[in-house]
Amino acid sequence: MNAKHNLLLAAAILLGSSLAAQNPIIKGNYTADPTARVFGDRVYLYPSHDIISPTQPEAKWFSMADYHVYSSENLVDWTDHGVILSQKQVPWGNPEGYSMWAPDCVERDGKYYFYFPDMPAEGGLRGFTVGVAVADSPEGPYEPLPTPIKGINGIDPCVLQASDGDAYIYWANNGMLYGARLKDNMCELDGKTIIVSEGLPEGFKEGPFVFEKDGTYYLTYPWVQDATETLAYATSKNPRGPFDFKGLIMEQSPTSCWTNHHSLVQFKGQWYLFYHHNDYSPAFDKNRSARIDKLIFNADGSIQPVTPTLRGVGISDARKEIQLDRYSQIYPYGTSIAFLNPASPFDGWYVSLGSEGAWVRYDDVDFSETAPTTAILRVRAEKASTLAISASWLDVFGEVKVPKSAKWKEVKVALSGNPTGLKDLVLSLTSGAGVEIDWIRFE
Ligand code: FUB
Repeated sequence: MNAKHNLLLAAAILLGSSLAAQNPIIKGNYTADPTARVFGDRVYLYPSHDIISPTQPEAKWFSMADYHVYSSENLVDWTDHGVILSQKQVPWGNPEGYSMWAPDCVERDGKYYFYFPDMPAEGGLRGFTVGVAVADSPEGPYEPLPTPIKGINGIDPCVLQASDGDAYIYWANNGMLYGARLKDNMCELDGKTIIVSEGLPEGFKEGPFVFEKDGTYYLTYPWVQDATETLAYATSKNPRGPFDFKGLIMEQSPTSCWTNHHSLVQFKGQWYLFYHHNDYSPAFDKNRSARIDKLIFNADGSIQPVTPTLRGVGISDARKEIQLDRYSQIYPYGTSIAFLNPASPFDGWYVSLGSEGAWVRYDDVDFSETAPTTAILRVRAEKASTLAISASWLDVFGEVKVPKSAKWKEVKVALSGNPTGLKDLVLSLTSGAGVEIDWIRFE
């Protein structure tokens, strides 16, 4: 990436929409099948863009018309670079196919290759092929090639650039995982297709993500044993396999999202798992949103199972609105989370502390070296109540008298303490019948 690219990126960040969130990480659009890639000093996110089908809403099925790309330098503040490819631009695709499923993007010799499944204009409604669009920078503009990759019939392309210099593409079709080497042009298969899922336990579904770490190839994938997709992994010393099954990375979701789709990246020394859940669409699991949690490798190369969190990753700025409903931990009795406006889920949630003693903890808030003097909270309470604000439990640095109000109200209080640096923020109900909190920020 060159100086011109950096200038364009700075302009995009200024002009583009900037989104700050925990889990899910992006508001305003659905962001399923999150493929994350590190290019330069930023993480780029290439998700599917779920929508409600404009042509067949009653079908209650996956529907996607285009792709956005997002990027971040801290995994907290995300820039939406806008649409990078639409179904109408694909020369061989059905312009009304609504089938732009899980994509991938890799860089080779200064070019960015974006791999995407799409429904061909010819050849029946259920078929998928995989196309390539090429750009000079990660956020595009991307130019789709005139034809799809010959020899691929399937979904969920994932490209591995092995350390020996060869590139491989993997894809799924009908519960089988296929793979083939890519030619140097990154756009054609080189030689035979192999069945990579052979030898793995029953239950491979789709969504492979293959990467190399310390000379081992990791094949990670959605795996169904029971009701919904778990994430599992297998390893090999050869990108062609055979892969040895190792176990689960993430359990199936206890709520209603049938799919899970993921990617793993190492960024600034830490590994992260990107995955998705239907947080903003609890009643329809084909409208999904990207999440991130930390992932840890053991010394022997095995992966520690990841527990999904609402808090997600990254450090939250104390001077910006902190969404306590994306908590690290919550008192289990009399507390709850609800949408602010169920008709507009992207408005987000609030947390209820329902009885005296109830609390919510939100980790990793940066108060900086200059302590703020004031807290501002958006709150609502049926009866006048009091909240304590503390850091890491012991250090109470504020008390908030919340007036009785049926409507949301911003309450401003002077702090009694001087919080600085990184703190785990705790709000607890010390008196009253209950308080609902939308957010808190400090000045
Ligand atoms: O997004 C459509 C499909 O759902 C993907 O291709 C699968 O991996 C699953 O996440």
